[in-house]
This record gives sequence, structure tokens and C-alpha cells, in this order.
Amino acid sequence: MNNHGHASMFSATLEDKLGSARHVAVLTGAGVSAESGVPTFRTGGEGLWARYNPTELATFEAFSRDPDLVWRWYSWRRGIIRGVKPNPGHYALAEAETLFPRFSLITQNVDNLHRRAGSTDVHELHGNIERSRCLDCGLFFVEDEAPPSEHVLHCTCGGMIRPDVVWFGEILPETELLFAQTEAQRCDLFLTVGTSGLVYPAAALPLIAKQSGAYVVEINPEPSAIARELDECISGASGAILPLLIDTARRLRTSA
Ligand code: BV8
Ligand code: ZN
Repeated sequence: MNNHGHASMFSATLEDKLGSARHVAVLTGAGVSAESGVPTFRTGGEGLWARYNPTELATFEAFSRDPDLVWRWYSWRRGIIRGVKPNPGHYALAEAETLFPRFSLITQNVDNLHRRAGSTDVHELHGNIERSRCLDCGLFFVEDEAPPSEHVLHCTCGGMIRPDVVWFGEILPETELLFAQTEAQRCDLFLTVGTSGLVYPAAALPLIAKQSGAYVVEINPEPSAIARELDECISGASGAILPLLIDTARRLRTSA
């Protein structure tokens, strides 16, 4: 837990990093979108979500077995995402791009909310729900070209169209994973925000950062599965903590 060595909300070490880090990397999970109203994987939501386990539905097997059901689940999720807005946590991370000499944002989320909040360089380890692709010819479809529907859609080539997200058992986009692992090895401050730390290889990133000498801080109301390996755990909601953290960094870096 963080030590309140002085008046500030943050530990002396974290303050020092916020003021002097040259390379900051952030990994986000579903928790950063929770305050926007997007149900997370663990706490689930209502409807389709509550009745099915994402680790069963978010698989190629489920899609092969019942493409309409899986397509309906993603259509339902896309409908939720279209109806929500980024929250202060997303906006704080968008501002962070301008505050540190090098800043990298790596997300497990497929909801596109970081980009909608203004982040310009988002590394999506698990794809993007607003993008679909043809199983046969690989043609990509953006949101409106593959509208939400009750039945799976087919490409002009006849192939089935799938969400362009990484399912369980599927490999991650190589360039994005390599980028994320390299940033974790090189950064001097690593924040892991709103993730349960259960799904690999993303969950290994904070551990890689720690082993490579970075100061690693978790922001989550509950300790994640990897919390005890990290330097600090700030217990709180990302929409509340991230703006305070970025305010502190801005104050320390502009009061030169
Ligand atoms: C792979 C996209 C190679 C799709 C997702 C056995 C042991 C270990 C590993 C494995 C195993 N068997 C298989 C594996 C590998 C598997 C894995 O790790 N499984 C886990 C379940 C054990 N990984 C894979 O399959 C990956 N691929 O490894 O390929 C390979 C190939 C073949 C066989 C083996 C390996 C692919 C993983 C990607 C899956 N796709 N999403 C879609 O969205 O539909 S995963 C999805 O769930 C997310 O992207 C995220 O990565 C993951 C976990 O979700 P979180 O983001 O952490 O969110 P969660 O709901 O879990 O938690 C929310 C957190 O927020 C909580 O901690 C909560 O306290 C906090 N919170 C709540 N409110 C707030 C908050 N925090 C801050 N503020 C708040 N307000
Ligand atoms: Zn096609």
C-alpha cells in the first residue's frame, strides 16, 4: 500500500517518478472503462453477458459452433460502447502523452475509448471491437460496414465476417506484443490500471517492467492477481486516481 510520507496523495517515490521519469508506460484493462458504463469481464453485466462466460464466448471454437450467437454478443457489446463516453481516467491518459518525454499506452481493451478520449498512439493487444474482418480473404470492415445484426455477416467473397479481436487461445498481434514487451523493459515508471492481471501474455507486462528495474504501480479498487509482485498498489477508481496523478505530474514538471 502506498505510504503517505507527506501531504500529497502519492508516495514520495511515486511523486519523484511523476516529476522525473523520462519514460512512462501504462497498461490498461476493462476497469478503466467501468466508470464509463462498460461492463468488465469479472463483474459482468446483465443480459447475454451474465448468462455466458466470456472465456467461453470469446473463442474461435464458440464462433465456429454458433457464429450467430457470438456475433450477437459482440453486436450487443458494440451497442453498449456506442452509447457510452470516455471517463476522466481516459482523458488523463490522453493528456499524459504531452507530459512525459516518452509515454506509451498499451491496452487490453477493445472498446476504442482511449482513442475517443484523444490518445493518439494506442497499442491494442487484443484488437478492436469496432473493426471486423473476413475469415477467408482477410478484408477489414469498420463499424458501419459490418453493422450489428442478429446473424453473422458474409463478405463479398462469401467468407464469414468475425470481430477483429484476439480470442482466448489466439496469438496476439506480434508487433503490438513486441512493442509492449520492449516498452516494459525500457520504461522507468510502469502503471497497470484496471486489470485483474489474469490473462497472459498481457499480465506479464508489469512483471517484465519490475524485473527490468521500473517502478511499478497498480491502480485498482481490488488487488489484482499480480499485485503482490508490484512496488505499490493504489486502491481506488481509475477515473478518480488518474486525474490526480496527472495533475501531480503536470505541477511537478511545469513548475521548473
Ligand atoms: C495466447 C478480447 C498463445 C476479446 C480478451 C492456462 C494458464 C495460463 C494461461 C492460459 C491457460 N490457458 C490458456 C492460456 C492463455 C490465455 C489466458 O491467459 N487465459 C487465462 C483466462 C488463464 N491467454 C490467451 O489465450 C491469449 N492468447 O496466450 O496465445 C496461446 C495459444 C494457444 C494456447 C495457449 C496460448 C489471448 C488472450 C486475449 C483474450 N481476449 N479480450 C473480447 O474482448 O471479447 S481478454 C479480456 O479479458 C481482456 O482483453 C483482458 O485481457 C482480460 C481480462 O480482463 P481485464 O481487462 O483484466 O478486466 P477484468 O474484468 O478481468 O477485471 C477488471 C478489473 O478492473 C478488476 O481487477 C477490477 O477490480 C478493476 N476495476 C473495476 N472498476 C474499476 C477497476 N479498476 C480501476 N477503476 C475502476 N473504476
Ligand atoms: Zn472475404
